[in-house]
Order: sequence, then C-alpha cells, then structure tokens
Amino acid sequence: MSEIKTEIPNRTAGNILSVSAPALPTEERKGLTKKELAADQPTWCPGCGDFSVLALYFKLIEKRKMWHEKITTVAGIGCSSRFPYFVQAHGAHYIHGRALPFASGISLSRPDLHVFAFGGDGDAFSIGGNHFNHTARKNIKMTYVVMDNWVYGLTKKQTSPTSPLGFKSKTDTWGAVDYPINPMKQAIAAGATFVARTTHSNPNHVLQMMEAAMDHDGFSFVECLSECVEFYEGAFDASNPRKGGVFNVVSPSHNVTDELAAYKLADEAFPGYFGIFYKVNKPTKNTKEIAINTSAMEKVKGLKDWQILQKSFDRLK
Ligand SMILES: Cc1ncc(C[n+]2csc(CCOP(=O)(O)OP(=O)(O)O)c2C)c(N)n1
Ligand code: SF4
Ligand SMILES: [Mg+2]
Repeated sequence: MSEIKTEIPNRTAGNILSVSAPALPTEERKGLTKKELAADQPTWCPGCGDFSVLALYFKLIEKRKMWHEKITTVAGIGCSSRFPYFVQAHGAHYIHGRALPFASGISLSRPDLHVFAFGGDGDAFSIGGNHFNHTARKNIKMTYVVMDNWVYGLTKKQTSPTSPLGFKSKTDTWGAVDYPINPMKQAIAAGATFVARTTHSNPNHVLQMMEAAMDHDGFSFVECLSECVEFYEGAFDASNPRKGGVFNVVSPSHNVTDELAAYKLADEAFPGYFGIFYKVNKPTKNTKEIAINTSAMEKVKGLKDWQILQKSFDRLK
C-alpha cells in the first residue's frame, strides 16, 4: 500500500513534522460513525452515568472526523476506566492509577495524535493522585476526563477521595470522617492549564467541554460528575433540573485566565458551577522536548547509527 504524508505543525518552533499514515482506498475519507466506533457492549449497570460520557465521546469523534488510527483512549482501573474496552480504536486499560504516565509516553512520542485519558475519582485522586499532580505541572498535552461518582464503584462502595463527609460506605460504616478533596482546586493548584467541570446529565455541555478540552494545547482536565446508580444513587440530583436541582453555568464575564477567580468558583458549595473555570496558554512539555530533540539530532547530523553509538561509548571512556 502506498503512503500519504500528514503535515503536523510543531507548535513551538513552527517546524513541520512529517508522519506517515496508511493510504486510503479512496480520495474521500468519511468520518467514523458510532456503529464503527462502538466495540463491546458496555458492561456498566443500566442507568450508570458513564454511558452518557461514552456516547458523547463517540459524538466528539464523529463531529471532529477523527479516524481510528488517530484516536487513543487510555484509562486506569475502575468501572469508569473500562472506557477503552468500549471504543473501537487504539487504547489501553492500564494499571490502577497509572493511566497518566502511560498516556504521557504516547503524547510525547506521537505529536500527531490527541490522547484522551478517562478514569474515576479513586483512580485519579487516590492511587493516581501523584501522577495527576505531576502530569498537570508538566503540562503534557492530553485531555483527562475524570468521571467522578464520589465512590469506588467497581469494588462495590468504598469511600473515595471525593466522597462527602458523612457518606456511609463499606470502609466508613459510621460515615466518612476525612475531608474530601476538591478536584477543581487541586487541578488548578497542580498547574493544569485547562480546568473545566460538567455533568453526565447535561449531554450538550459534556460535548462542549470535551471539545474545548481537546482544542487546548496543554494538559486539559475535565471533572465530569457521573452518577453511580448502584452505590451512590441521587448523589448529583441537586445539579440536575430534571430532579429538582439547578445547573448553573459559569458566567460569560468570568475571566478564565484569573487563577483566583477560578478558585472562587471552585469553592462554591454543591452544586456549584459548570463550565471552564481556568484556561491559560503555557509551553507544553511536548514542544520543549521537540526543541531538545531537534538540537540533539542536529549534533549527530549525517552520522550513521553505529557512529552515534560509538561517540557515546567514546565519551564513557
Ligand atoms: C493496585 C490496585 N489497588 C487496588 C485495586 C482495586 N481497585 C480497583 S478499581 C478501584 C477503585 C475504583 O474507583 P474509581 O476510580 O472511583 O472508579 P469507579 O469504579 O468508581 O468508576 C480499586 C480500589 C486495584 N485494581 N489495583
Ligand atoms: S457500580 Fe456504579 S459506577 Fe460501576 S457500572 Fe454500576 S452504576 Fe456504574
Ligand atoms: Mg468512582
């Protein structure tokens, strides 16, 4: 099969990287449909909020006409982290809490892809809490959607880092006593350059946030409330107008580059606000590494691989 070349702009240096993709049988290549994207029947409980997030991910792929070889879906372990199983494209269901380091490797080595990572509140903020902070501070280009249900669903109802005080679970039979973390504040403090909040019960808003996150050049984080109907039913009713709650959107006058204003929004009592809290442009680790690699390659220009190796060995002498 012949090859076609895709030109990928290098965002810092303005260089063009060339990446090969398999040639197409026809000139016109249509976008994928949900039918072509949906893999196995999702094994989530009927009514689980995660179904909505998956459906909107398919919608995003359809809308943005991404092709199989350009979609990468990575997750850790948990009900929400089963996500990549259900997407007919490249992806990995990785170690509990370790989705982000894995996704970082893909992002740094394949600038032509957009990497999506999905996970739960336990996966992201408990076992994976350190990776969350470090991926955010490094500003590695990817979109991380945390499907926050305030509980460990897969392991059948343990307290998670976002469970509210007093929540009765198998690990806190008298009610949770530990103060929950605030994912939005944590993301901003860690250095994420795009921080947004949405909820599974508002599909248009989920799609809007995922699309804006994908378009951000940097580490984009979306907290998506996603109800666990089995172990925390009704947790988010107060944010759902169909259940008597209120869905407050971030005011258009909110300055997304104002860190303090973003913290203030994040500090609002539940149900709080939904939308983009924080968004700033900062060079990514991806672009910095491209610059380092380009200059390193310049130094060994014209040499054969064995000669580069020889040079390295000579330096060790
Ligand atoms: C190293 C390790 N520790 C613990 C577990 C058990 N475990 C699997 S999923 C999970 C928590 C999942 O909770 P969350 O990330 O909130 O996902 P949810 O199921 O709620 O979507 C735990 C503790 C594991 N698989 N691996
Ligand atoms: S246990 Fe909860 S989070 Fe897991 S699939 Fe069922 S409803 Fe969803
Ligand atoms: Mg959870």
